[in-house]
Amino acid sequence: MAPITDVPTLTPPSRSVVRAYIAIGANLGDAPQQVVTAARDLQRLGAAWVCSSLYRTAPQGASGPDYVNAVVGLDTLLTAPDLLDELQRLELAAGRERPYPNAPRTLDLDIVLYGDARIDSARLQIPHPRMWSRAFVLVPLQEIAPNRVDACHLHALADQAIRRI
Ligand code: PH2
Ligand code: MG
Ligand code: MG
Repeated sequence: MAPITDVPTLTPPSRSVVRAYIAIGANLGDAPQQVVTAARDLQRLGAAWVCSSLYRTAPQGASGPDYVNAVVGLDTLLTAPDLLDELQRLELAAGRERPYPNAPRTLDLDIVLYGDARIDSARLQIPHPRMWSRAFVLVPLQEIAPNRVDACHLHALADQAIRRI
C-alpha cells in the first residue's frame, strides 16, 4: 500500500474563556473569614475576577446558624467539571464534612452559572437548579451581574432574610 503522505495536522481546539459564577456559603467556624479566603482562592482559577459584598442570611431549607454568603464571577479556561474539582478541593481544605444533607458547613462552593451552558449530569447541574428560589444567591449575583438576574425572581424572594455586612 502507498504511504499516506497527505494527512492534515490535527490541532486540538483551543478553549475559550468562560465567565462562571460561583456561590460561596459558610455557617460553621469563622464564616466571614472562610468566605473571604475562598473568594481569594478562587481568584487563582481564572483571569478576571469580581466578588460581591458579603451577606448574612437565614438558613433556607436547612437548620443551624445563619450563613455568610457571597458570589464570585470568574473568567476561567477550566471546563465545568475541572472547575468543580477545584471547588471540591477548596471545600476539603477548609475542613468541609458532609454528615447529612444540608448540614452546617465550613465552606460550600457551588457553580451557579457557567457562561450560558446547560449541563445536567450526575455530578453537575448548571444553571444551579435551586438558584432562582434563593435570595442568598440572587441578591449577591444581582450586585455583580444584574443582567443575569430577573427582577421578578428577586421580588418573589422578598421574605427571605438577607443583610449586607
Ligand atoms: N446553602 C444550602 C442550604 N441553605 N441557606 C443559606 N442562607 N445559605 C446557604 O448557603 C445555604 C442555605 C445548601 O447548600
Ligand atoms: Mg449549596
Ligand atoms: Mg455545594
